[in-house]
Amino acid sequence: MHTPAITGTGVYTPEQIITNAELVTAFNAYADRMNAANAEAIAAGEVEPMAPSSEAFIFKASGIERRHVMDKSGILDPEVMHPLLRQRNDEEPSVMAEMALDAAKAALAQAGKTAQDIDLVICAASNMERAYPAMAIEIQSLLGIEGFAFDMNVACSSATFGIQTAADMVRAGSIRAALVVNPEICSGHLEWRDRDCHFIFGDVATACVIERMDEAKGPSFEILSTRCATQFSNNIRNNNGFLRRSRPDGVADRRDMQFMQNGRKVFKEVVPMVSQHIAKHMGDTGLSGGDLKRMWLHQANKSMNDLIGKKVLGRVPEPQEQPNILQEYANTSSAGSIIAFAQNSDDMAEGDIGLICSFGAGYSVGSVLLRRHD
Ligand code: CO8
Repeated sequence: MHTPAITGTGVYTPEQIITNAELVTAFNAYADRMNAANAEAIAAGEVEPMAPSSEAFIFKASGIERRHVMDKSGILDPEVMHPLLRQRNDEEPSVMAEMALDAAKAALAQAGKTAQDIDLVICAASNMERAYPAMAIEIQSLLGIEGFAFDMNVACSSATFGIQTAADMVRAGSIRAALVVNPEICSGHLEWRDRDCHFIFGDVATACVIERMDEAKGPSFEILSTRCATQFSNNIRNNNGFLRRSRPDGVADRRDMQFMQNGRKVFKEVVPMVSQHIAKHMGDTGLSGGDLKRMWLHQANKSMNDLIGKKVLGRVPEPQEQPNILQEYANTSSAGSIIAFAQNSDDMAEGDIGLICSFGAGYSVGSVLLRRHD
């Protein structure tokens, strides 16, 4: 058996930023247009007018201040309200592959590794831009990696489930090193015309190198233990898929083919599920909240993270103990906890213990306990 470790991380951050102010202006312009178009039906009481969105609500309810996206022009155009991405032919790198490459190269560089050192690529993300060939195999090919690759989708928990999968293979000896990449183009499957959720997501890609700890070329995070859990819920759902053309009621733009959630229920049900999951995972590993130097939690909602952090530590965490990045990136699905980890772990000291924990649709929860080695 070998000891697995995370030895490199990378984050690709799209250059374009949408502030809450820009987002609300675009949404409200869209709502005004719809209300004008439906004026008669609204006056007759047949259609509810669209209510405006507000910056103050978004910040208070979520903690989000801005988000990075691959294309803001379409999202902010009241006549479009979705990203406009250049259509590519099949010989060009696909959007997700291009996003993943950037993060993957940064992770490899930090680990001091090259493509020749990697045996496996897992593309773990909330949605794949096509059914097949696997995104992971395209990324493997673009990086010049031999071995094998596959896709995984566990929504917001994709990265932690991917880390467990790779760590188990390293431990068993079936691979020496893996690259787990999380290209999240959330802007493509968010309904920007729905004020309940139009502020929630952003785009990003993250990557981790996972390999035998004794082959690390620099500081590493030993993977002490991982744990995945799922429990079926319809409270976060996206019904898009290849069966759309078989639907008798049309195919073009049904609301349930984008991200749908009952946010309040998710909040109420997921906070206890995650707090108990972490407590049990740590207890079974012989650890308690007091042993944790840092928690890199999933980045969906600041209040959710504050509650979970308090339950796990038994006190209000100091900001550096539980860093949030959602104010800058919004929810980036599976990549959120990995951004928090990548950007807030360099200062950890030899022997410090930390926890990555993701949670989301499924429901799914994934936790990874790490120990720093210099
Ligand atoms: N502006 C102003 N008012 C608003 C707005 C808005 N934009 N939106 C809603 N309101 C109003 C509502 O209509 C409501 O009014 P009323 O009280 O009159 O009915 C009031 O504000 C309160 O609304 P909510 O109850 O919805 O507000 P909450 O305080 O519950 O906050 C949140 C909403 C922020 C969504 C919160 O519930 C939350 O964060 N919940 C948890 C969500 C979560 O963690 N989800 C995980 C999803 S991510 C995941 O698993 C990955 C999925 C795959 C990725 C998909 C990529 C697109």
